[in-house]
Amino acid sequence: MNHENINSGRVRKAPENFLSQDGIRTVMEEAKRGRRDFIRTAFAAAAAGAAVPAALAQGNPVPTEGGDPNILNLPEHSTGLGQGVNPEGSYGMPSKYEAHVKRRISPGLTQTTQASVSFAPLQSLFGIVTPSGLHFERHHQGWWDIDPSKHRLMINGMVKRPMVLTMDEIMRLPSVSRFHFIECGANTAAEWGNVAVPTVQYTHGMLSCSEFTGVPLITLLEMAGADLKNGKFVLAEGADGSSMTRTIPMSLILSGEVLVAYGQNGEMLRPENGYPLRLVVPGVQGVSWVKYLRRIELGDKPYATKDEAVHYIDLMPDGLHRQYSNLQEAKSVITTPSGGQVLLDKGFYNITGLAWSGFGKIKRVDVSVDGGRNWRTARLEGPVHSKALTRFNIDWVWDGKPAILQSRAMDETGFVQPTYKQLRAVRGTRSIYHNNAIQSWLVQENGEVKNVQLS
Ligand SMILES: Nc1nc2c(c(=O)[nH]1)N[C@H]1C(S)=C(S)[C@@H](COP(=O)(O)O)O[C@H]1N2
Ligand SMILES: [Mo]
Repeated sequence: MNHENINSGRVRKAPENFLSQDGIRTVMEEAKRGRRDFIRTAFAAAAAGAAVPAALAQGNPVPTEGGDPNILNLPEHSTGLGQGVNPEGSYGMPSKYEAHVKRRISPGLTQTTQASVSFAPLQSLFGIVTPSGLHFERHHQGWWDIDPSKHRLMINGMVKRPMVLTMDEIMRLPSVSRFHFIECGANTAAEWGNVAVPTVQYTHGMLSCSEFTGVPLITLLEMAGADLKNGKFVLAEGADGSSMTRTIPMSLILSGEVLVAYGQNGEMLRPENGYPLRLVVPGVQGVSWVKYLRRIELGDKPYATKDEAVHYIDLMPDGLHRQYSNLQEAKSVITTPSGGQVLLDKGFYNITGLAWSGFGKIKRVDVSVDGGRNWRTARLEGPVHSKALTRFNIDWVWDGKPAILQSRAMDETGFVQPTYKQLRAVRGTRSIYHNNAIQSWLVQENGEVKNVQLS
């Protein structure tokens, strides 16, 4: 079998490069070439199969008396000695055959690699957890691997006992572990006016989900003797050169959901994701999840920092800006089949994707294969966590005719993900942040899947 098809079992992987109209053409040419290769390989395998004894073809080794065991054509891994464990100790890495599954930058999107983004390969992931090495990255001034023994967290402002804590002191405290998604407010930003990028990695890849471990921020504030009556907002500050500072309302912190986290998927945070300490603000856009967290200040009004007065504001159709759009509204996307993939033949497919809401749990996801005329309810894979990615699956038999695949999420508050028409009526077409419109993928007769928008 052509390895390209193993991961999903059904379709080719999204091609590597993309962006710009030229990029899209390249993608499609690549895709066509890949498909021809697949068909050729399949024919070759079938022809070779004819020469194999019937028992072998069925997977049963044929006993030979005193003969050469190689006559069975057993692969080396079935006859030889495999590799040993590493006496030096080891940290396991993915198979070399999975090397194409990686975070990718969007060529031309940023001028430097330090103030940049790398997108998670959503089309290659299963379930809801993003492997830590594939978690998307968004840095404003580069990432650091900070020595945890030197890192400090200061708590000041409207508190009776300002504190400076070491990592050891933080890690001694009672901890919690919770699954949450993080989505950059600028996810899907390129698509406000028209289709701009070809694959789900680039349309939705500033999105990840991990099990985070840490101490509820409220615990630290209480230790410091916080004035919970008059303290209404917290300022969170990062230790990197970007001076990332964000205002977090106390209403979110009082619920116990906001964490000062050091753990991600069972181990310490990755340097790219804020090692050794980051703020986890469930449901809120990524920018508020301050990495390399060094200071928490309690105050009585929003701080209007540069990252919330100049950046991360929404341009509305009337020319005014909306500030402090905190919670991410319900959103979903089909990850397979998705842009850049190629269906090999008509017949059965499992349509799969992800849904999430900053307001709580996902309650339902509907899927359409005819551009939104008819909808069927997808299966949600449990357990469904609040403010976490939720995996959905639904059966589909493709008849070989053009089809437009869409998913529409609904959360436990009853909020329904909008169409582009509905979203643009409220937000216009010139925004950057908070695009949660329904995504459409066109499956063409030749099996190629394309990013499209319906008017
Ligand atoms: N200190 C610091 N924190 C930061 C940033 C940063 O550049 N520096 N980027 C923010 C933005 S805009 C996002 S979307 C998330 C991205 O987190 P990740 O890189 O772990 O995916 O971190 C936020 N926290
Ligand atoms: Mo972001």
